[in-house]
Amino acid sequence: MTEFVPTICPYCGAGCGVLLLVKDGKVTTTTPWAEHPVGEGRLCMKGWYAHEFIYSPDRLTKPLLKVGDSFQETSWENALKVIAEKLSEAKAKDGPDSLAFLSSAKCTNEENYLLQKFVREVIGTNNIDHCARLCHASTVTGLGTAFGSGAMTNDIADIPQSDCVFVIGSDTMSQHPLAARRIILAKEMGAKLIVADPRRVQTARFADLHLKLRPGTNVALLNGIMKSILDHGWENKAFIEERTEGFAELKAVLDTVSLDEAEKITGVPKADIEKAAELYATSKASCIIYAMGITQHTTGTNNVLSIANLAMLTGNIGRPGTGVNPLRGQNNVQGSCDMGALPDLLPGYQRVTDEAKRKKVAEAWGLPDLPTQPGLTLIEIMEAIHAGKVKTMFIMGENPVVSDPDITHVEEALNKLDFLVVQDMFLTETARLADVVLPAASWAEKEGTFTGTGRRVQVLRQAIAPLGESKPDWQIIGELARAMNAEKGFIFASPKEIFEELRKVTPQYAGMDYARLSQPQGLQWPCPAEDHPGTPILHTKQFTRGKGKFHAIPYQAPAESPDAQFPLILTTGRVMTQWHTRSMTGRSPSLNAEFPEGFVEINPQDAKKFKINDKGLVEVSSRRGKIKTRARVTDKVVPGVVYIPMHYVEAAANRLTNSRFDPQAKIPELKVTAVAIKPA
Ligand SMILES: Nc1nc2c(c(=O)[nH]1)N[C@H]1C(S)=C(S)[C@@H](COP(=O)(O)OP(=O)(O)OC[C@H]3O[C@@H](n4cnc5c(=O)[nH]c(N)nc54)[C@H](O)[C@@H]3O)O[C@H]1N2
Ligand SMILES: Nc1nc2c(c(=O)[nH]1)N[C@H]1C(S)=C(S)[C@@H](COP(=O)(O)OP(=O)(O)OC[C@H]3O[C@@H](n4cnc5c(=O)[nH]c(N)nc54)[C@H](O)[C@@H]3O)O[C@H]1N2
Ligand code: SF4
Ligand SMILES: [Mo]
Repeated sequence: MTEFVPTICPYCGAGCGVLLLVKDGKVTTTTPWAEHPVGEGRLCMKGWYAHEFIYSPDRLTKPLLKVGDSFQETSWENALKVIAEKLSEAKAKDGPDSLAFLSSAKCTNEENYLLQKFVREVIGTNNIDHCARLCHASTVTGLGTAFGSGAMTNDIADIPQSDCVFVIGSDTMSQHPLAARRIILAKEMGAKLIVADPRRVQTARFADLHLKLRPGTNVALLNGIMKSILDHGWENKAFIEERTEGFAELKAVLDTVSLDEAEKITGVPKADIEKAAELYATSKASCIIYAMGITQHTTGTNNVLSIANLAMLTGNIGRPGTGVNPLRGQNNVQGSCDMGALPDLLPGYQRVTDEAKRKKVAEAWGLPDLPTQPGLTLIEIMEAIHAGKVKTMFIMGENPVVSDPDITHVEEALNKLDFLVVQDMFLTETARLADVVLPAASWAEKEGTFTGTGRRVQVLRQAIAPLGESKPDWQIIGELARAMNAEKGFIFASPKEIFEELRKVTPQYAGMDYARLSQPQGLQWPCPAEDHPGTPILHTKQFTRGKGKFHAIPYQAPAESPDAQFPLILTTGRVMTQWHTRSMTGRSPSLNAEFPEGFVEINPQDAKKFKINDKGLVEVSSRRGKIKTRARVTDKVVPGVVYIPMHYVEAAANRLTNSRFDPQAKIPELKVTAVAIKPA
């Protein structure tokens, strides 16, 4: 029998629709879903080959138990019994806060909802976090404070309506190719394109203006642009007056800014800063698109606040073709945040410290109350393990041994734990350190919903049965809760039943149900009632918080600056055909072929200075460690900056990176590390 199953690409937050061709119970091909509003009948390479890793011989098909130094297969019953006993013991002995959990932006809303419920209700702690901490935590705090909502204000489909697209710190063509397509469409329709990135990313080739700023100098650039806007009187006075507050504070900081100083800090010529100001401020509808080049800094929240300042200063928000658009990375990182897989927020961004809201969620779960103190964030969890405060950990669908900053420190932490459980499709570098490994079913083997960037909630449909004895994560969490005697709130026959519960405690999802979500375009939150059409554009008449709030943000240097010992700035990122720690793309032959191994990009001037040859083996070192990798001598990077993609464990960028974090969002500075380089 042959059938096409419409579902969602498992890779990035663009959330393109795919059709899985299933023949005799096996997925044989992935094709684009023509009616889908994001992909519009197109996919990037990752989408086309999204089914390949499903049948990797490395798939985990049975639970594993560590005996001595090796793993032995065990039954589900035994694995869950061991875990339930260990978690209960740890809770009784050292208290609920001695346990910590990582949820997964690769898993569905239903799975994230259920895990955070398990952690808060059954364990009794708020120690739950996930990779959003490494990603858009600063967006959630920054846009939350400025606008009242930490999500993309417009939508990928909206980009072509723009007259000026300002891309800052996003390698869109590689990382969100189907969003890049809309940027190119906008450009073809006459829009101006500005790209601010230290590297000549592919979108920069199409740009009217490429601002090659030094990593970590975003605020200096944005303040320079805003200063120039005020100098020319290009600000939108009516918008500032009617819709915002705090302009005087911003202006006071901008009064101290000079474009010469901005040029000195950023390395971007003053004339280009002024040109960017003119293009952005004088176009009818300008949008900002940003990603990790903005967020992954010790000043991440301030960077995001500066972006919000720029949009409000010119009134570029709340209309088609405008907006502040953080491109969310993982397929369901928007949803994992919406579902409260965060230490300080319950589903729907309701603070755990807000007694009325917390009690309402508790009541819906049939409980008197929930833990009241915010839990630990991802980096803080690692610190707490070193300090002997966290002793037990449960990781669902993340691979921190490759993806966290300063992985030497992370490995040491995970090795120090009394007990570690990892739930994944593969025996990842992190899973190898676990005491119990649970085999998770893949995206093609389960049902649920994903929320893409643009706040679009869509249905993931099951195409095939779970491989071997693997199980969907929602089933595993339910079974574990029941093994810990938490019968009541954890018996669900399907993800649809979980969704019916979660929409009761997540105000933005209240009006959604599977029937409504099953249309190709899904629904964009907020969708507060069953007759509400969803919300493509936020903040149209007023901001979620009422008035938009300007913030006074002076420039602050990154945590590490180059010096005599470590004279270069390392910035890190990705390539088009690999996904993070390669657990999936590394097992997809078509995707792994293009960039099978790591490299470091270095400018020809620096290569000469440090005696580095193209394709030669080099050693890159930082204050935390060193790696060996191959050089790519290229003027794609500016002098003084080297670039390493984060994917390769054998030449791991995160051996070098710094875990120092932004004080508000607690996101680490993955984009700026002082390093040295020499031939190996
Ligand atoms: N192929 C592929 N696609 C992915 C992913 C993947 O692993 N592989 N991951 C997904 C995820 S989770 C995410 S979060 C997104 C990330 O998507 P992006 O943020 O677009 O990707 P990055 O490569 O991390 O970084 C973006 C750019 O920031 C630039 N940059 C570095 N420092 C600075 C700075 O200080 N200022 C500015 N303005 N720019 C700077 C880098 O040169 C880089 O080009 O991609 C998603 N899509
Ligand atoms: N140096 C540097 N480091 C970075 C970044 C950077 O730019 N530079 N970017 C950071 C960012 S933005 C992010 S988002 C993180 C990503 O960091 P991680 O989330 O740790 O990276 P992934 O490789 O995507 O890990 C996801 C894991 O989930 C598993 N998985 C997939 N589907 C399922 C499922 O359905 N169920 C279960 N149980 N498991 C599943 C995969 O096999 C994989 O092991 O990396 C961060 N690290
Ligand atoms: S753009 Fe993202 S969602 Fe679309 S096909 Fe590529 S990886 Fe999948
Ligand atoms: Mo991310």
